[in-house]
Amino acid sequence: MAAQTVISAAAYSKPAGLYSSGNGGIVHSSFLGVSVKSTPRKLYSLSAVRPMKVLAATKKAVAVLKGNSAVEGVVTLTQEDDGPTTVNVCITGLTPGLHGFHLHEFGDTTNGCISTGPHFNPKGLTHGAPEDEIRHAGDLGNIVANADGVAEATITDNQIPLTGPNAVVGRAFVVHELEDDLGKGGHELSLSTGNAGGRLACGVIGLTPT
Ligand SMILES: [Cu+2]
Ligand SMILES: [Zn+2]
Repeated sequence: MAAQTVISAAAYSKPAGLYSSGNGGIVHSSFLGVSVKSTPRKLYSLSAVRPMKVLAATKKAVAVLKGNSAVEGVVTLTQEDDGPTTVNVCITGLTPGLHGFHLHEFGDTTNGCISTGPHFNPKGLTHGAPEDEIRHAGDLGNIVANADGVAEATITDNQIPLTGPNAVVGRAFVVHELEDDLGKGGHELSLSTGNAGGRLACGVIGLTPT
């Protein structure tokens, strides 16, 4: 009997402290203990409705690219719900022409762009073009620098989500010295890196306000 009283009082005291100051004296009935429990349940189900509205939200991320040269840039990523990710690229200081542009596995720049590792490849496939079925998730092809060395591009891709098991937040973009041969160059590196040469600049992807 004494134990029951303690239990119902304990069950009652938490919600009473949160939602009401007027019923604080009634603690000895087990019926009251049960009826008060329904109060936090109602509030919980109300708060569970909110994420359904939030599902329509936009996720955004950004990477600031830097390296050991004059090459630098900003890359933004935007994703609506579970749709494709839109990547906006603006990189300056490049030689005019094509440059391989990839999403690499690690957001680690302790040894410069080298420590960002290989192309992000959660499916364990070989290197390819963005439109190929057999490709690394991180294979975003080439960007093109104009005569002023500026490359601007908007890329839409389905394999680089901002959330979920293959999320790319915490990984890194790399822009390369040379053109990516998209796996078709016949070079010994074609099927791993597209033979795109050195890493001019890189930047870790982080979340940014929407
Ligand atoms: Cu790369
Ligand atoms: Zn690749």
